[in-house]
Formats: sequence, structure tokens, C-alpha cells
Amino acid sequence: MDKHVVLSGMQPSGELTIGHVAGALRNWVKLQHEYDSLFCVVDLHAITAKQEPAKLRKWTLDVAAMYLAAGVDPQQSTVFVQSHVPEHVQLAWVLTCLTGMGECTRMTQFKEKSDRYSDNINVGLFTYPILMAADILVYNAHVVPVGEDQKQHLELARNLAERFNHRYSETFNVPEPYIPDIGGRIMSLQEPTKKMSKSDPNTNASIFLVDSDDVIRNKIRRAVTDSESTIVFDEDHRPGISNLITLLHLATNVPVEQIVQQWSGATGYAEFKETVANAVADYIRPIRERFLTIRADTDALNAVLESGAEVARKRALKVLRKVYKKVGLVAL
Ligand code: ATP
Ligand code: LTN
Repeated sequence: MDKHVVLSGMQPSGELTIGHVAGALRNWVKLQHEYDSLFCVVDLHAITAKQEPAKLRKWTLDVAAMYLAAGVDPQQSTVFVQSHVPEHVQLAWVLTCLTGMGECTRMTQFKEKSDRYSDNINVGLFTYPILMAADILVYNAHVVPVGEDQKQHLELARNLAERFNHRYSETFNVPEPYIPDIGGRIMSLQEPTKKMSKSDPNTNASIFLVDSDDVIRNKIRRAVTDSESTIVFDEDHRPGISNLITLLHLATNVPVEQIVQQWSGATGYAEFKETVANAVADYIRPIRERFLTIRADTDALNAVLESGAEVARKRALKVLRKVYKKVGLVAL
């Protein structure tokens, strides 16, 4: 039997953070062995916000290199850049014609981003989740490993798959989200009720995968917690300390309950923060070091992306042809 298909992507709108590893990348690395996997750098999604062309170019290669540094194996997985496969956009148009306005207006990310970037509420930002659905459906993916914030977008992809199948005939798999129980939403170190983000203007709020050991340690030492002094996992009432517990779990693999138990006698955060700081620095160091090596060899990186695009295009074209035919577009 053919392996099931996994697809996911990240926007090259900045440097990746430990949140990207916790929510998505580590699952990509895990799933790639059991699934037929495709991972793309979604540059067309990134331009829904204003991007400086030179930075966008740099970040696109940085993000691709970070996939590999985190353990995505280009021998196992197809790694490519979204804009190299125009079939995503072609399918997105067909899906756009199946999507109701209301389905886009109720997207939480659209509401948040149009508040945040009120000077640039473009139509691309509005239809962004349809392009994401096309990214997934154009490979007929079964599983989409993402962080918690993408659940609503995935729901649209599922609805569009079902709608297309119902209106025409069975074509798409209905994709399932794959979201970690712990680490699906790593919070900002400065405002622990907000998601950690690569584009947060306060760089102390995010741990970037390119940060040095010292920078990582200092950011964790300065992380905002609360005025209590016990180490308790309660995301609703103690978000700051819970986030640090989550990071320690991610870095060491020790279960959350065990961490809480080990630290049950603590009467302050300083020593715990020091432990988290060292563990996270140890966890990121090998990723950063691999990244620097991979990123330095642009030719090799481009070769991975070129062969990735070639494989992806062939596959996407097959699905797109089928879709066009079912819709009634005349083939040449
Ligand atoms: P950012 O806010 O950092 O710009 P984003 O969510 O807007 O990120 P992407 O960079 O495309 O957009 O996210 C890629 C993947 O990483 C998604 O699956 C997303 O859910 C996941 N992710 C991003 N930030 C976090 C986080 N803080 N915690 C867990 N998962 C995250
Ligand atoms: N919308 C996602 C990025 C994204 C994606 C995808 C994730 C675009 N296309 C396809 C999984 C599958 C985000 O904002 N994080």
C-alpha cells in the first residue's frame, strides 16, 4: 500500500523560533520516516505582509536550511519553495471559487492580522487560508503537522476538500491536523498570554534558533513569570511558568508531571530558570551549528530545493489536471 502523504510549511517572514520546532518541525522529523512527506517554504504566504525583497530572499533560504538543520532529511522528504510550484496558486483559484466570504472573515488570524497591520489589509491576507488549503490538497495530503494556531485554517481545508468531492466526485483526501499535546503553542517570554512569534518586534520575547547560547540563557533568565514562587503547570492561571516547564520538557524529554514533581519544593524561580536556560541552550546548539554549515553551502542548498521543486511539480500537476477536468475546463 502507498504511504500516506504529509505536507506542511512555514513562512519566510523572519528567523524561526523554538516555537516552530515545538509546534511543527519536530513532528515533521518524526513523521518523515513513516509518511511520504513534503515540506515547503511558503514564500507566497509571506508576502501577505510587507516584505523587503532582499530579506525575503535571505529568509527563504534560511528557513529551508533550518528545516534540514532540525533533521528533515532531503533523501526522505521533498523540500521545496512554494513559488517554485505554480500549481498551488492554480488550485487556489478553483478553491477560491468554492469559498464563501464568511468563511474567510471569521478566521481568527485574519482578524488579528488586520488589526495589527491596519495600514495593509490586502485581499491576499483575506484569502490566505485558501492558498494554504491548496498547498495541502494539491498533493492530496492526509496529515498536516502544525501548531495549534493553524487548527482553524485546517478546518477550512477539510471543508473545501469535502465540498469539492461532493460537488464533483471523490478527489481529495480530507486532511487531518497533527498537533502536539504539549508544545503546540509556545508563548512569548515577555507576554506569556501571547504566542511566541518570529515577527515580534521585542526580540527578548522569542528564542530564535540562530541565537547564541548566551543570548538564549539571558532571554530565559529575563522571562516574565508571576509573583508566586511555586513551579506549577497551569496554562490558564500561570502561563509564564507553565511555558518554561513546557520548554524544559521539550529540551529534555522529561514528562511535565515529573518536572513539576522534581521542583515541588522550590521557593522561587531563579534556580529553575537557570536549569531551563541551560537545557534550552543545549537543545538548540546542535541545530544552530548544523544550520550554519548547511546555510554556508548555497549551491548544495539550492540543489536540494531544485530537485524538491521538480518532484513536487510533477505530483501537483497530476492532481491539478484531474481537478481542472472535473470542473469542466477544456484540456489542450
Ligand atoms: P510567526 O507568528 O512566528 O510569524 P506564524 O504562525 O505566523 O509564525 P509560520 O511561521 O508559517 O507562521 O508557522 C509555521 C508553523 O509553526 C505553523 O505550523 C505554526 O503553527 C507553528 N508555530 C509558529 N509559532 C509557534 C509557536 N509559538 N508555538 C507552536 N507552534 C508554532
Ligand atoms: N498558514 C500557516 C503556514 C502554511 C501552512 C501551509 C502550514 C501555509 N501553507 C500548508 C501547513 C500546511 C501559518 O501561518 N503558520
